[in-house]
Amino acid sequence: MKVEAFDASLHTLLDEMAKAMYFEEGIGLAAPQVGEFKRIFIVDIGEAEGNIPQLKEFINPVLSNGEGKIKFEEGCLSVPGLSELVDRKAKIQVHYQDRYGRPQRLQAEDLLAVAIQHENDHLEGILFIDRLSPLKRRLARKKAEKLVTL
Ligand code: QAP
Ligand code: CO
Repeated sequence: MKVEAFDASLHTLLDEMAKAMYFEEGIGLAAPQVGEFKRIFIVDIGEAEGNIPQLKEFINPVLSNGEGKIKFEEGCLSVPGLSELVDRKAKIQVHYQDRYGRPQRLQAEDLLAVAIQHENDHLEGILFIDRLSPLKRRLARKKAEKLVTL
């Protein structure tokens, strides 16, 4: 669902998402992961890169101009304990709106580009394990099932 109202309830949702992400020590979180089926995700790769935290909020994002390839070992708060190498674009462009509805554009590469692609997938109901080859996906599913029942 596209976000149309840039009001206090949106800001509360964004703040709650940030709290949840930092609490779980994640670097990205999408609204569908917290049961809100809206086109929203947040990313903070600051600490992962040894810098100060830098929260980025993406509303109604549209990705384009994917370029190059990168393989990155991805994990996900929705698939805890599991990580696998995933193929992504090395560079992307993203058009989005900020929490006030203002249009923004960002050119991203490396970890930030990977994080944006990973989070954008959540808006389509796609998990990183869905991006693996069929064989690796089956193995990953089995591993994930074991982790859940433990
Ligand atoms: C998505 O992932 C991502 O298994 C964000 O036990 C992944 O925040 C972006 C997490 C890779 C860029 C590169 C995973 C926390 C957090 C776990 C996360 C876990 C605890 C994953
Ligand atoms: Co995820």
